[in-house]
Amino acid sequence: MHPEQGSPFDVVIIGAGFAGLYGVHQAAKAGLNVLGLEAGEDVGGTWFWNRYPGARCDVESVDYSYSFDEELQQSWTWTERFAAQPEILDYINHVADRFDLKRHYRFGQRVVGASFDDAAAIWTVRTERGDEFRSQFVIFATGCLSAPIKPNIPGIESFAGEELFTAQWPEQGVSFEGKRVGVIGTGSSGIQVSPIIAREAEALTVFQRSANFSVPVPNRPWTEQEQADIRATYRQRREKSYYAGAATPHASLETKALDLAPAEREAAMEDRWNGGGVLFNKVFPDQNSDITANQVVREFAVAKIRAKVDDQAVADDLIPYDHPIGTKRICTDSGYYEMFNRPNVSLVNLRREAIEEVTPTGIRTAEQFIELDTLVYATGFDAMTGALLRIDLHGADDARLGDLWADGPVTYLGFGIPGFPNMFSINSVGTPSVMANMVLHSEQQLDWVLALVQHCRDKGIRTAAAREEAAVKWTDHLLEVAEGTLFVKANSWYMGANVEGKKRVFMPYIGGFGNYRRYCDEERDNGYPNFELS
Ligand code: N01
Repeated sequence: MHPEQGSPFDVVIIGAGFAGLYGVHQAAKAGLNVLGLEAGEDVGGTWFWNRYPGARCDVESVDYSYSFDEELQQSWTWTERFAAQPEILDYINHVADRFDLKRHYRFGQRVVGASFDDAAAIWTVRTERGDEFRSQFVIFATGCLSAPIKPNIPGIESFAGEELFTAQWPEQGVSFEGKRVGVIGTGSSGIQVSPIIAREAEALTVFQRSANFSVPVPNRPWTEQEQADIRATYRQRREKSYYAGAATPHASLETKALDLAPAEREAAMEDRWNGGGVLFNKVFPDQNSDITANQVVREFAVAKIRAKVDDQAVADDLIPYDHPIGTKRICTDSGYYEMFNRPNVSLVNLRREAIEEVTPTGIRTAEQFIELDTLVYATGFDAMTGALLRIDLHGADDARLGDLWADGPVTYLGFGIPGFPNMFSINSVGTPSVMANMVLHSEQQLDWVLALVQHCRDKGIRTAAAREEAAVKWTDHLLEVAEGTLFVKANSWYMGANVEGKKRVFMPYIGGFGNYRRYCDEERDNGYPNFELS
């Protein structure tokens, strides 16, 4: 171990994605002695790792960007409505350079442990390289979808061809020319990468365990007029987003699905379908809570799938039957369903013929053997809790987070974990995060946490820890809100259902970003009554 010499830092922030970078910027601006630690070799977080071809955000670029600096948002030009990964990564690098943030970071430093010293009220953060860093406060901005899962399939290690993970895509890119490629996984990542592979590869086999709904991304360049209009009204656009349900200026219609005449209903759905991104998930205010309303939306989407796929037997396999539409994140694609009309693409429905094994040369299912040169895993993440729980975290009295959360995660407003003083998790379980525009969400999170840090420093408070009863109450509240929706009916990663042995509980706060933000404002404005300050 090589402990960092000298005084402890005021704050260590882990992660150099949208959240961590913003936190480092604001902490440094406030005069705090801040250190950033990042596992990757550079900034970007999600957008650093997920470089697979086709990776594109499903929130409009002008919303999925920082709002904290008017000059930044006025000077940056997004070329497309829905930005692709390279442009988002360029933007993050631009922000890091513009505010000189990289100098605060140690890159290639994956945090593997952190423990709190009760007597000194100091955290020690350990990295894989064996370095240790001490700090009064520690902020985990480690991402919600950043702990990739490699599936547990017999023979998986024996594959002799090229093995790729969408979540750890090689920076230099990959050629599929003349290759027989298999893609395992049909979530957002698999659905985005497959059509691109299909265009290049000799043959593509998509291995689908669960079908998903996907809406085409109506991407196009912004016109100059649109760019000028957005610049002129950016402030108002942000004001509209700050307390909105998903931290974007868009809301669902006010009229319930069945209160509209059939033609109006169809027109509303057509409009949202063409609007793209995640908008289709909020056409009607009741589509995620009333199964009849949900069926209306579902039937519309099913008809769209059927119209795109020539072979209706294949369409049957591509239509999800196991969850109400929207209760698993709706995917966004560019030609996913149409891709199955190509002669070089086939779909293997693993519900009918499960994978029996991976061999050195391909995949054997219950019914056939498929020879492969390249195998792409788009198999998802241990979402929301994975990144934190993969770190050996010990709070006050040496309590281990893994033990405390054995029966499911408990947080107060996501930030605070009882028994873990001066430690904050960002965009965590108990926040709207994955249900909202992550960039504005991150700004809100870091502003809130750094205000509490400042409060402690101003008042000479050594430690701040969420109260147990407040965390239990908040967690009960978030589950109660979720129970009132259809979301709990899906085996989704929101529920932890994609990870073997993970406790099944709904993890995000689904009551809307605006409502959540009001709770946070109230806590701050009242002087943090649900935190033990000592
Ligand atoms: O991961 P996923 P993802 N054998 O968990 C399958 C965000 N995101 O990376 O559903 C066979 O959705 C698994 O099958 P099943 C977005 O929030 C956004 O695609 O468990 N298959 C599933 O099909 C998204 O929701 C964007 O039955 C196996 C797939 O792998 C989230 O990230 C783009 C398997 C995993 O899908 C996660 O998306 C990308 C096995 N053993 C990601 N194990 C955009 O902004 C797993 N699967 C557009």
